[in-house]
Parts: sequence; C-alpha cells; structure tokens
Amino acid sequence: MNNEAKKTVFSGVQPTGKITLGNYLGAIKNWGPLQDECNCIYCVVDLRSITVAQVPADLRKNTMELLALYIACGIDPQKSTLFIQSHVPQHAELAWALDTISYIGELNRMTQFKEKSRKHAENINMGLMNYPVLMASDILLYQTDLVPVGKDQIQHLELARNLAERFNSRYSPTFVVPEGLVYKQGSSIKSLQDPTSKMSKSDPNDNAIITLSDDADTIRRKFRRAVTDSDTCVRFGEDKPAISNLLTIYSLTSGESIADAEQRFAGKGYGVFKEAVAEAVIATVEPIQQEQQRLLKDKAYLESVLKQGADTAERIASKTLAKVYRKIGFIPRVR
Ligand code: ATP
Ligand code: LTN
Repeated sequence: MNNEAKKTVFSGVQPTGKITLGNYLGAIKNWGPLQDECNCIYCVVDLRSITVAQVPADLRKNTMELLALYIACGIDPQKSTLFIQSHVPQHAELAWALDTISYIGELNRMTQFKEKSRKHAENINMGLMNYPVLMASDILLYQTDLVPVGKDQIQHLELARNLAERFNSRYSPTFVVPEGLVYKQGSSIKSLQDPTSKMSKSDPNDNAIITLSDDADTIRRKFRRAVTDSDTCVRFGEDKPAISNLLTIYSLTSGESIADAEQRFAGKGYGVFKEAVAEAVIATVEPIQQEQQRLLKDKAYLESVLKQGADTAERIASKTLAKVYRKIGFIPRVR
C-alpha cells in the first residue's frame, strides 16, 4: 500500500510511573500490529504528565524508560514515528487555539478530571481540567484516522471528535475526525484487589497492579493474593468479575481463547489457575524487560530515534498548525 492510502494512527501513554499490564494489554500491545497497514505515530505524553506533580529526575527516567518500552513491545522506529510530546511545540500551540472553542462545562464533567481532582485535591490545576484539549491537539495535528486506546479514553476521544467537527464547521474542513480503536478484549483490565475498578498505575496499593517491571516472584505473589469470586469455578461471566479479569489476562498473554481456558481449568480450582495466569504473564513480560534493559544501555540509539521522530512529527504538525492559523486569521510570519 502506498503511504497516501494508509490510515494514520496516533496514540500515547504518559510517563507517570511504572507501566501496568493494563496499559500494555489495553493499549501498547495493539500498536505494533498496526505498523504495516498504517502510518503510526506513537508519543510519550510528557506535557500531560505534569498535570499531577512530578519529581523532575523521575520524569526524565520514566520518559526514557517508556520510549525503550515502546520499542521493546515491538514498535519499530523504522516503521513508526516515535517521539516525546514536549519536543514538538505545535501540541501546546494547537491546544491554545482549541481552548478557545472548548467549553468549561464539557471539560469539568470529564470522568478522569473528576477522579484526579478527588485524588489530588490539593492541586486541582487548570492543566488537569484542560488536559483533554491537549489530547485532542495531539490527535488532530496528525490528521489521525484511528486512535488505539483503552476504554477509559473514549470520553476524551469524543471531545477530540467534537472539537474537530466544531472547528471544521466554524471555519472550513481542516481536521480529519478521528475514530477510537478500542479492542473487545483487554480494553479495561481491572485491579487485582478490586475487580470493579480499573488497574491504574497510580494505584497506591502495589498488590492491585502488575507492572511491566515486576520480577517473576513478585508477579507470582501478586496473582496468589488476587481477590477471587465466591464459588470455585473458573468461568467467565458478569457475576464473576475477578475471575473474568484473570481469564482475560490469561487469554491475552497465553494466546489461548477464553473458552479453551475455561475447559482447561474446569474442576481445577483457583490455586492452579492463578499459577497458570502468573506464568503466562511472566513469559510475556520477561522478554520485554530484557529488551528494554538492553535498549536503555544504548543511549545514542534512543537519542537518534527521538531526533528522527521529532523531526518527522514536527513536519506534519507544523503543516496542520499553519493551516489552522491561516483559517483563524493570523498573519503568517515572514521568513
Ligand atoms: P494514571 O493511573 O496515571 O492515570 P493510567 O494507568 O490510567 O495512568 P495512562 O497513561 O492514562 O495510564 O493510559 C495509557 C493508555 O493505557 C490509555 O490508552 C489507556 O486507555 C490505557 N489503559 C490504562 N489503564 C488501562 C486498563 N486498566 N485497562 C486497559 N487499558 C488501560
Ligand atoms: N490521555 C491518555 C494519553 C494520551 C493519548 C493521547 C492517547 C495523551 N494523548 C492521544 C491517545 C491519543 C491518557 O491520559 N491515558
């Protein structure tokens, strides 16, 4: 397929700490397979991360680790554009323009804003509320067709679509209106301690989350301690949120279907099943960890990926921003 006919894909994760199995199964795992059919652009969204206070040294470390993780998860810098959000100033610039067509009412009813405001009551800053506009800019700058994300991002994506349509109708067609790509399985991995809430990297209870940097023994211990449902049957169902979550994790990491897994573990009890889930997860994350560690030692390579990624991203982003500024009525700078 020639490049023109390919769809554009954009997605990102914030470098706010250890990446969880939820981030991997709900988002990053799905990115690599899109590379051959689409023009893929994957971003480390550092501008977003500072809406919650970050320690500068940790932010630097998390950013490079996340970049290495993307590559270790199969994203090939030769095929996809990989870059850091703050390297491309057009993201913040377009966000300003889109701010002026965004309503306070639509931003302060965002679920993630409300949740984060509750969690960080001492720091309910403008960026936290404004953030979905920045996310819309990330997406719209690249004329994105598809955005592969977990379920929790659907509301933000809806805003990006609304802003694209609002701008297009106020001026003239400018932005592609993006579609979410939310996979049936894995788009909402739950906490191991509370299967009614999502696995979140900022969860203060370490036993609730599996991170992609956990070692084998930690993973085994966390699955052993994972909460279960009332009977002892390994079965998928709405009345079995804890076991359904474990079955989803097992299926996505082992490659076996849920129906086959139900049969395999019929009559075996939760203990045996949890051991098997742990081993499937370990077999998935260990090679990723090794590759990530290898990449982190090659700073020159990572920097070359970032340079090339930012150059490519900025070329596309500056074209869209120039178009937006022209339509708004700003005078182009004379060079
Ligand atoms: P935080 O806890 O700091 O808010 P997070 O764990 O929600 O972070 P993000 O960086 O906000 O992670 O999300 C990155 C991507 O991972 C998004 O596409 C999001 O939808 C997806 N994702 C996050 N948590 C899950 C989950 N539990 N299940 C499936 N996908 C998830
Ligand atoms: N909002 C997401 C991360 C994110 C993103 C994006 C995802 C920022 N920009 C653009 C898809 C497309 C989050 O906070 N989880």
